[in-house]
Amino acid sequence: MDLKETHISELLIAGNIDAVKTLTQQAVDDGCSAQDILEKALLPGMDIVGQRFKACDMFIPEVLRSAKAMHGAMSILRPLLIASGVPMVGALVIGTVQGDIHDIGKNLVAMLFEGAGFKVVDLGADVKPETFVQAILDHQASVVGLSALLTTTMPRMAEVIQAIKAAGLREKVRIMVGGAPVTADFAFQIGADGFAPNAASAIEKAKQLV
Ligand code: B1M
Repeated sequence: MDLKETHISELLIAGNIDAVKTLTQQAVDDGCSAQDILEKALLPGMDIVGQRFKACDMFIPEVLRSAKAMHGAMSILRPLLIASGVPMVGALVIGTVQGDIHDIGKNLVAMLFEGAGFKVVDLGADVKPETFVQAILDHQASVVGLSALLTTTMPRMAEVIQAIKAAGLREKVRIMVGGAPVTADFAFQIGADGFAPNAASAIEKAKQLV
């Protein structure tokens, strides 16, 4: 089945929540792999949403509808992506840092970590440093993943790392950072152990670290 013919990308950009979910289910039923639907239809659609938002061709309510459509499709793909995974390799605590409510990329990273065999503790978005620390203790996490989509919330990543150090946990966890404005240089400056530009490379990097 040619995923282009399903028009999932176009409907995602148009924010058609019901149609994106229905067509994602149909594509699965027709034998498309969850990874193909994600990489060939959904992610390219979200890229275009980002470009149009930047160019002021789309506004926040429209972008939110596309984000909701993406979440709906993900609710179908998530169990399939996870099911294609391997046995557990460690516990990962992940969240978007305080002040930042962007969670689509973080959810994707979390989902692929689950698929890669990690036990994932997803703290959601707008997460305080102390919440990360408590979750590391509660779940004996070996990896912490921090996501930020705003240049203004990138410094919150350094605050989480400081809080982890202050709690005496720095040697126990590997810390990974990511999100559109985050760079390898920034990760190094704030004392993170790793950076990944996208979800797939985040998994590879984390596996090297643990
Ligand atoms: Co926001 N927003 N937004 N937004 N938004 C951006 C980020 C922006 C770049 C748009 C733009 O101007 N071009 C811009 C930031 C500019 C900047 O800081 N330099 C921006 C802005 C300004 C804002 C507001 C301030 C707008 C306003 O209110 N005036 C506001 C902020 C609210 C807040 O957080 N306090 C805001 C709000 C929103 C919505 C609520 C409307 C919505 C979020 C919905 C949601 O997430 N539930 C939204 C969206 C959707 C976007 C864009 C269009 C798309 C983001 C997205 O989901 N991309 C975005 C433009 C863009 O990025 N092109 C934009 C798809 C996602 C799969 O990619 O998240 O990058 P991404 O994740 C990737 C990688 O980055 C990486 O892997 C993922 C998958 O490959 N990755 C990691 C992410 N986390 C990782 C962690 C890792 C490793 C890799 O290790 C742990």
